[in-house]
Amino acid sequence: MFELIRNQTKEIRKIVFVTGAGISQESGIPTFRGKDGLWRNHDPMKLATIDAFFNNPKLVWEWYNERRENVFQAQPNQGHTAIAELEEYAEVVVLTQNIDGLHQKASSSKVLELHGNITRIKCSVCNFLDDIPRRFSENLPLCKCGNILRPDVVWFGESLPQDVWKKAMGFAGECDLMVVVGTSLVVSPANTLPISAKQNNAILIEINPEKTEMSSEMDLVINDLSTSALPKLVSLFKQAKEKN
Ligand code: BJW
Repeated sequence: MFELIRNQTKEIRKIVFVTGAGISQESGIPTFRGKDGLWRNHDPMKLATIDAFFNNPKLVWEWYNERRENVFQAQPNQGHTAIAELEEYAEVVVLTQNIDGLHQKASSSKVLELHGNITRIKCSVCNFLDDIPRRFSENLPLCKCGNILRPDVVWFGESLPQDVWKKAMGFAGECDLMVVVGTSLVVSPANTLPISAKQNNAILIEINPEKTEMSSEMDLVINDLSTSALPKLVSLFKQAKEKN
């Protein structure tokens, strides 16, 4: 790892992190897939699609309210913090699939949320959008227009917010180094971001205790937890920058 960082640091100016549920796992937020993943006990088609929501909004809201409570209490871990600290040494952009806001809580300044944010709610019909970072009492929150409010997250079959996605693709295609952390890379279109980076000859590093379908495409695979690997990676990068 040291060799790769030392040899390339001079050329690395723009760093993009692509993060997934694994980076927040050590902050107490469960991942989706894998042995303790949310989809082990919950059917995504009954909870994370617009049809599921209209079929049973109460069930979907119960599930999201429980997860909102968990997110409100969660704190960023050493992985989130290490990424934020790197801003002192390079231009850093975080493209996250996570909906927990922990990168922003850790003080990362450029975070693009590809799948929305669980603390925001929006109307299922009109353009109403609000940030409600606290518990709300109603079982089924209603918009002023009379329609049901829903979490401002991206469900299966829904498009990502197009302005965010466009910017994300731009950053991925321009970076010198992409670090892919804590994502299984099974969900599209987020899983195409490393491909864009590679097409631009960026260095690709993956941090994940498990192999992913893209591991063989990476320049470096660190099979470790993000709280351990990210501070080490960032500290090596800082040392190399200070020497150069
Ligand atoms: C650690 C660690 C530690 C653990 N340190 N690492 C058929 C029908 C309909 C759609 C499709 C279809 N086939 C394909 C599609 C497209 C679909 C898709 O990709 N589906 C696949 C599952 C097959 N995608 C979409 O629908 C997207 N929209 C879209 O494509 O629009 C165009 C379109 C429109 C209409 C039709 C078709 C296409 C939208 C995707 C939205 C995803 N939404 C969710 C829920 C968000 C809200 C919520 O949270 O409730 O987003 S699903 C879930 O998966 C969540 C995540 O952001 C996303 C990715 O998961 P992630 O982050 O990778 O987590 P895991 O659990 O998979 O992996 C964790 C990793 O961490 C593991 O590898 C661990 O090893 C690792 N790890 N501890 C480091 N400590």
